[in-house]
Amino acid sequence: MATISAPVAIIMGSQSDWATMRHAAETLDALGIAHDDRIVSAHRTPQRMVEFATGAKAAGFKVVIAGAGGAAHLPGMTASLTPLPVFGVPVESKALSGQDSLLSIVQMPAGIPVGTLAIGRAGAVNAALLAAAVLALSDEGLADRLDAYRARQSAAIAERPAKDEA
Ligand code: RP5
Repeated sequence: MATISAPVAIIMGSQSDWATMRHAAETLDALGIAHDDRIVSAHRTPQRMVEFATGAKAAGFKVVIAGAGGAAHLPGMTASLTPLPVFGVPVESKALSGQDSLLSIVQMPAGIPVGTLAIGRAGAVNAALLAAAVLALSDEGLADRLDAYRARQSAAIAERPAKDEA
């Protein structure tokens, strides 16, 4: 794999996962973190997955965010092939509303960790924020931007509820 300047790889099992994973991409964008977005399926493109995961560190990535739905083995398989931290995002599946995705990502046997986030958009946003927190350990500018992001979030929360809104 060619050298990549982006510190974060966002991988997903299918084009259909982008509707969820774009929230990770947009969150990274808001923090000024470059990312490389790819479709890498553990079962439909297994060779692509092996090539990506075994070369991810040498390519320059620091963190991998992996989203998948259903029998969501992509994050675990990727984690088994790279020493980089892997954050898994369970995509909300049609059949089981993402419960299948969540359980198959979170329940890794001891030895190969996948940091598992919530199902759907919340998980995608938080995966990006967790990746940012990891990268901020060695990047003061990013640490400041992450602080500012949280401060803006706090400032946007009203002290009292608007009574005319449902
Ligand atoms: C998984 O199968 C993907 O991560 C996706 O969430 C799910 C369904 O894929 P499509 O049938 O929409 O391509 O591999």
